Amino acid sequence: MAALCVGFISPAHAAPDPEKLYETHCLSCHAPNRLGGMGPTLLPESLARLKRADAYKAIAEGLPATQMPGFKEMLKEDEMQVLTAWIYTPNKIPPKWDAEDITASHIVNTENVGLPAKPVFKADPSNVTLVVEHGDHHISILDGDVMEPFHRFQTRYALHGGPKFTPDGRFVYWASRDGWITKYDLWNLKVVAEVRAGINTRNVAVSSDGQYVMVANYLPHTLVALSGKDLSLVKVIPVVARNGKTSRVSAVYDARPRASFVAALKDIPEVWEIPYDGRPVYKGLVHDYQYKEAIAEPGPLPVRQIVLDQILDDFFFDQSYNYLMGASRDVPKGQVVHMGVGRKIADLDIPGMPHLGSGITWEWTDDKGVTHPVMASPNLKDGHIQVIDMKTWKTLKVIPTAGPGFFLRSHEETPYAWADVFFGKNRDVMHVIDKRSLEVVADLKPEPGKTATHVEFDRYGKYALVSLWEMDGALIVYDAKTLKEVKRLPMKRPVGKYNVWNKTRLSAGTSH
Ligand code: DHE
Repeated sequence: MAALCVGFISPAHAAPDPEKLYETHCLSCHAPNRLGGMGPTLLPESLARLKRADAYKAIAEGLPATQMPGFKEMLKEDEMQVLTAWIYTPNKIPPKWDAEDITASHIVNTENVGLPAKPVFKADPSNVTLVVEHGDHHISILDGDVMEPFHRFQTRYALHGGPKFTPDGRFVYWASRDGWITKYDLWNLKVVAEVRAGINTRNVAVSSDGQYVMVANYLPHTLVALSGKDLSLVKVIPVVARNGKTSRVSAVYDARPRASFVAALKDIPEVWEIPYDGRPVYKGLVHDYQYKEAIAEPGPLPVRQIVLDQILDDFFFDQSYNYLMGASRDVPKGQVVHMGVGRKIADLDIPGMPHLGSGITWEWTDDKGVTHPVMASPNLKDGHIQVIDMKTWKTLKVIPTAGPGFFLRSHEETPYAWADVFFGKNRDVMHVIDKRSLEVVADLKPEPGKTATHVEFDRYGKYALVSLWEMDGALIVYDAKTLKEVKRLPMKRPVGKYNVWNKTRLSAGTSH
């Protein structure tokens, strides 16, 4: 009898089949092929930032303040283990998200279209600030004069990048990491339209005429142009280098003075500029002198491919948008590109992993009374802030910090720049740097042991808002002059904050 049982595995001991488990328990929310639906995308590209232990915990215990239930009563431990391992493996069917998928996902809330052009609230609409709360995927809206929230609503799962406003501050657009783009009417407090433009998305940019919204995707390798009016699809732009290699898009920005979008590419040594004012771009054009023999790219939103020697996947512009200061996360050497001529004009000595996307500029006066435009950026790897003279492109000063940081912020009306220490044991410290002496003049510690991050100011630079990046966190309002705490507003893991005036006026102290 015993011999008969050799090689027989009873169903009770068979290895659990993750695909079957997914179909039974996960598919209804996370969609076929793990592309994400009501629940987030469960592909390795989308889970890169989530530790496996945390993914297992989410499956077992669920996620508070979301619709994700815990499965530990329903599934055995080994079932949850294989399911966890499986979602980190590539899909058998390569994920696709093309024009048809984008169009099929488009939602217009017709009842919210054409509402009166008058705010439904009493707060000054130019001094309103949005706060993204990561903890439970909400946005809170603050009255910037009195620093009180007056509205709060649920967003798509995991927003990333800065929300971008139309120049009048009425409409605002944002992206979720799973590719959902939202258009929100800030004066009527209503979602106007939504569309899923990608599977793994980085951020959005809005053209200064409000006509287009451009979406940067990691997956698929595309830029997606949408109508600023209702988010309908205008154009999918496949990101393919001159040598045929495709690339993820790290981010896209609106270069307002140039009337163009500029995209940072992760995998190819090119910077793409996409004019939106109808001016032509010439195929194969590398240098200006080739204009005459070149053929204009057909259609709207043509692409100008600026070819470089090195990948620049993180960058920053001067206030005129004539100069792009870029670096790659993998090559610790930066360069300055002149956007007009489309080539490198200087090297930047920036070691570590500069976070140029979070850089700021200001006018700095030396001992002789000479004014220099300077830019400064935090560093994701080393504990310092680097200040660069934008006339000579040389490092003016390296300001040591208590650890690597994520964000640096200031305002025209304050002499200080605020720098977080996002990583390491000092993540509870917020440095206050004097923009004149280039020295740290105060270390704030809003809550010992808790991460303090990302600063935004009100319109007048009177208050500095700091995020206490914890599930039971807070938005801490400081008096920007005395550096004293004014109040604390409880919030769920607040991260970025965006003041309408500072963003629409392209304040030098913040990202645009
Ligand atoms: Fe961000 C903006 C890249 C991780 C919060 N982040 C940006 C921008 C880029 C970027 C290129 C500028 C987009 C824009 O202006 O619209 N971020 C990256 C990364 O490459 C990185 C290191 C890793 C990743 O996988 O994305 C990264 N970012 C994070 C976080 O872990 C943060 C703290 C929490 C989160 O959202 O996941 C985070 N990033 C932010 C915020 C902004 C941002 C709040 C907007 C800042 C602003 O003031 O405009």
